[in-house]
Amino acid sequence: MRAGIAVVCGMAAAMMFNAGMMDGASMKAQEAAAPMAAPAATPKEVKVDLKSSTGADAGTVTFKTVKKGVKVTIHLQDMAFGPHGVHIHQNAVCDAPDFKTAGGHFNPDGKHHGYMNMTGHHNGDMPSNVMVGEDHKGEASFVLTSISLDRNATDSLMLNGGTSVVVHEHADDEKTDPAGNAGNRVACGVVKY
Ligand SMILES: [Cu+2]
Ligand SMILES: [Zn+2]
Repeated sequence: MRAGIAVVCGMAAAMMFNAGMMDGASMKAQEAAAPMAAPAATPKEVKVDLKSSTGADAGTVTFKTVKKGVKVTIHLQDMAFGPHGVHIHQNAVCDAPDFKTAGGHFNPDGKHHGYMNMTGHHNGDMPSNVMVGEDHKGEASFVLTSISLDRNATDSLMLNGGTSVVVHEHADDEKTDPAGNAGNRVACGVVKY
């Protein structure tokens, strides 16, 4: 019964509003809305600095909106030779030295880990590892379709106030839940804009 009454009242209010009989109420609504800051625009590009467990520069990650999604460009430095798993994690926190507070993989779609997983992948997974050479540098770029820089998107990197990028010590096998057996977290950067 309560719901029924609420619907009737709502309809009556809507009809009155349409008829221009709600001047007082609509003015109040405008006053209430006025002090609110306009929502910040979606940035064209977001750059994240990565830091190692000891606070040293470990490279950068750049997110840029492109036609097919978001282009993620990863530059690693001072990193151990070999392949490294890199993911977007769900929390906008990078507490050294273990970066555990970054949480699990960014996963608003509620899937499982890895591009080679039939029930995958997490929104924050990368399609492959980043190879670091003998010069301890690595570079890779991917276009992800499961993330967005738009704050209002359901897969926004600003969901929950931001996210983070985590680099792991080993390769990600792209299929083992929850994180691809990639080992310890060796570098991290907060994604916030
Ligand atoms: Cu990770
Ligand atoms: Zn994952």
